[in-house]
Amino acid sequence: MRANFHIKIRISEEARMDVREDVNKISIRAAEKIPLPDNSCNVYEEMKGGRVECQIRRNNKKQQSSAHEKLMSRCLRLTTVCLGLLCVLLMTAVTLLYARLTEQSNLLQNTNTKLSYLEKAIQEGWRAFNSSLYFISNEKRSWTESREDCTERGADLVIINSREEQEFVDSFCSSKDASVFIGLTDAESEGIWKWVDGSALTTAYWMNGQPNNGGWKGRQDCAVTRSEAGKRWNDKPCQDLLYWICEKKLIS
Ligand SMILES: [Ca+2]
Ligand SMILES: [Ca+2]
Repeated sequence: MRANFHIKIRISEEARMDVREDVNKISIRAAEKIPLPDNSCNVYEEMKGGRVECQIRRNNKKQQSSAHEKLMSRCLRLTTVCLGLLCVLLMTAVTLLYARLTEQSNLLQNTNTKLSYLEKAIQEGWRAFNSSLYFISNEKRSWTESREDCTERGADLVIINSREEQEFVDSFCSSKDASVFIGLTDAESEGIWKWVDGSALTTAYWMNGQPNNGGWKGRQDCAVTRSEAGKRWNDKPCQDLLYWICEKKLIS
């Protein structure tokens, strides 16, 4: 019984040795397979390769980590700068777009105001030609009263600056078949004709033999026009009761 007991003990010790060897082998294999932390060696590698080699590896990994951090920092700064520039560009674009829209809106509003003004004027009997509106009366008054009526309408007696405007006035007053006052007078100084805005007469459309200041009949200081061809301007007494034509500029 004692011999058998020793045999069992010896067998158990051998088994334990084998087990220890197997455990060591497994541990070494496991240690070799464990991935290293970024900046350290494991115990086995430190024992196997030596402290110096491990320190070199640690330093290399630290340097790599430092370089990586610098690179990331540069990328972050570059990204921040790019985002800043993008914000500036967007703000500039938005500002320009807003200014353009405001300009277009003002232009549209101005156009609508002009159209409303023109529509109202036409309903009141005005007619548009080039940059002016014209109104012909349906009643007869003296030259001074005619001018007062034009002033109340925000206008003045017509000033004719070109042949085209004279032809328009001819067509406009053709329905009256009568003399019509225009904004031309020599009341201040006989023979010196001036428009109602104070400007001097440069191009005239007088009928033959006019102006004659009335000849022997008396003083004629206010100009009229007629629509018949070749009969246009004549000077008449300002107290005569006649039709008249007002003119006012279109709003700009
Ligand atoms: Ca005269
Ligand atoms: Ca005359």
